[in-house]
Amino acid sequence: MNHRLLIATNNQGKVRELQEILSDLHVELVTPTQIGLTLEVEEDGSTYEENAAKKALAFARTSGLIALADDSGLEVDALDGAPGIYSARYSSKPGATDADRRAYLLEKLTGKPHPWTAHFHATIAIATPEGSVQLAEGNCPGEIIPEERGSGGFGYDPIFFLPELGQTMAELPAAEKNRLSHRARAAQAARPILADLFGNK
Ligand code: ITT
Repeated sequence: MNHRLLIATNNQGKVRELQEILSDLHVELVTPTQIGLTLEVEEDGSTYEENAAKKALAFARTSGLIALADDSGLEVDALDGAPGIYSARYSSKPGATDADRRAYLLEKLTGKPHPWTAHFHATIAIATPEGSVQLAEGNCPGEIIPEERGSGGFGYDPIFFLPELGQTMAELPAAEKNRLSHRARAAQAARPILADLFGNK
């Protein structure tokens, strides 16, 4: 039986976090880079579930390994849930960076009444090379703030504030983000699926 799990993402922030979140599993975690796999999957689905499943299946079929993909995004209430599934591409210019996307989001929120409540969402898909897919999801509520704080994490973390902790996601130690994030919660929900696929070895 194969005890390797491929982390099916090209986002290095996600790779780092998933490696830590899943570190206590009795499986060998491998990244696309480690197995020399370069694969860009077009995210043309209309839901997190469709995109996560498409990524996990493509990586599993190409590598011959069980693959875990994450499709995630930031949903801001004052923007009717935008950027949502388009979070990675949310910008007015080509070649935009995470910092450009944060600035673009703040521009869109200017003038809207505070607090700018929001949540992060993650859908994890686990696919086998034979074509089965199973899903799990997690959310993390917070607020968008107008100034960047902290240098941890990635993406929208410097402007995503957790009111109960008084810190942004980028100010939290990695271990704490990896306990309470949407990704951590989705991974928690995915544990029975992984236990089933890999056995409790
Ligand atoms: P892969 O498809 O290769 O996994 P991606 O970055 O394109 O990488 P998504 O399509 O799922 O992945 O986009 C998720 C985007 O949502 C991500 O690029 C960030 O902008 C945002 N995001 C997701 N999780 C986040 C987190 O924990 N902190 C900050 N921003 C996050």
